[in-house]
Amino acid sequence: MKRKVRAAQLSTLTQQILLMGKSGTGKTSMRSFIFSSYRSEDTKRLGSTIEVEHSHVRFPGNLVLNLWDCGGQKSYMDSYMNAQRNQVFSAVGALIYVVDVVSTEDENDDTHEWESDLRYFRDCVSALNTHSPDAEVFCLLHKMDLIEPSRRKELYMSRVQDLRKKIREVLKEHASSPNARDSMHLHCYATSIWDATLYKAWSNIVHTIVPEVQRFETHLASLADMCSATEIVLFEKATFLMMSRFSRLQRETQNEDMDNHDTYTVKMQDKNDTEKVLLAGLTGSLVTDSSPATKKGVTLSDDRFERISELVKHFKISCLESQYQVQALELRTSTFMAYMDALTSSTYILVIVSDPRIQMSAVKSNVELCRQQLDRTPPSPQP
Ligand SMILES: Nc1nc2c(ncn2[C@@H]2O[C@H](COP(=O)(O)OP(=O)(O)OP(=O)(O)O)[C@@H](O)[C@H]2O)c(=O)[nH]1
Ligand SMILES: [Mg+2]
Repeated sequence: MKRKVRAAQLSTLTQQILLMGKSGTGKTSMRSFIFSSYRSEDTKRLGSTIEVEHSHVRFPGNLVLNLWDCGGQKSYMDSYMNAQRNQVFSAVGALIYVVDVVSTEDENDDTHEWESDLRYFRDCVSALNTHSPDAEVFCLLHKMDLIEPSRRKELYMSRVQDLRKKIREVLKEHASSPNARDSMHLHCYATSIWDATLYKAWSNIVHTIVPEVQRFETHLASLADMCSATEIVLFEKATFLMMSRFSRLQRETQNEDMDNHDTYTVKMQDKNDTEKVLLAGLTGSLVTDSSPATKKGVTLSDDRFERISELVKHFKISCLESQYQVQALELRTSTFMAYMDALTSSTYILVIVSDPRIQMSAVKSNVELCRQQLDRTPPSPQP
């Protein structure tokens, strides 16, 4: 039974997150992969979810994500939209709607999968508009690995266009209601459990819904100055999702990627979906080199932080299997050094330094200083 939490009354902020979409789209797979140390191949053994599976994940700043993994079989979906509508869609912080992008191409099929997916999506957004108007809406166009690389961009753009159209319809439908809004945010991502794109999408989701991230960002920037660091990355401890980063390289493109969610705003009267907006969630690793989504002249991979995240996560799992616990990592090569350690009770920090004059001991001392400062700074007041 759902507990309606008035966040402001609690010292712990609970964000309810709905993970929805048709059966077999990959919801439980991604939940298990991100939050329960499953490897991609382990997800092949998962059975269909019966009704709703609840799980709680603790994040920095006393934030608890209350994740509802909603089984996607038709009878369940119909029940969420009708009999359970109030219960499911009230006090929601974010909806993550997952689409099996392969099924959307199934045009010969009588059931017209994409049409019915769009109907469910529209229904979900409409229910949120009534019961949780401030909820963020994310849509993952998932299983992109099964689409031929040359077709991914076109397919992705066309599906995002359809989704944005549905949001406009909902905005118009609710236009005469007392709390009508004229715009909504929609965050779309092309994802696959077989590469770093799923991590990237979830890192962005966490970055959007975890209020504490801004507090860390100020500290990361001053730590980077103190250690002459080239890059600093902050990971959530349990999932190793990237929560924040500082980089002296490609600063402009990264800030655009991570922070500017206004580019996703869907307005009621919008006519044109510009290519730039539609491609925002299609990362370089999913498209071929000729695509405009791949930034020219850049040698560093756009997905490097997510790849590090995945590597460290797998390393930790392997260590656990051999009865070892990872405390910290130090790495020195001829061109850079890297130091990774716990920063707070719920985060890990990775510092990359490419200046050969900087000593590892200096980096460690500065990380310790940053840790003490963070301990002294009280968490920001919850909304
Ligand atoms: N090719 C490919 N297969 C995937 C991907 N993600 C998940 N799968 C597979 O999709 C299948 C179904 O995944 P589930 O996570 O059980 O699907 P679900 O959305 O939870 O389904 P219900 O619980 O019935 O709603 C599993 O065999 C996964 O291994 C992906 O990115 N690519
Ligand atoms: Mg499931």
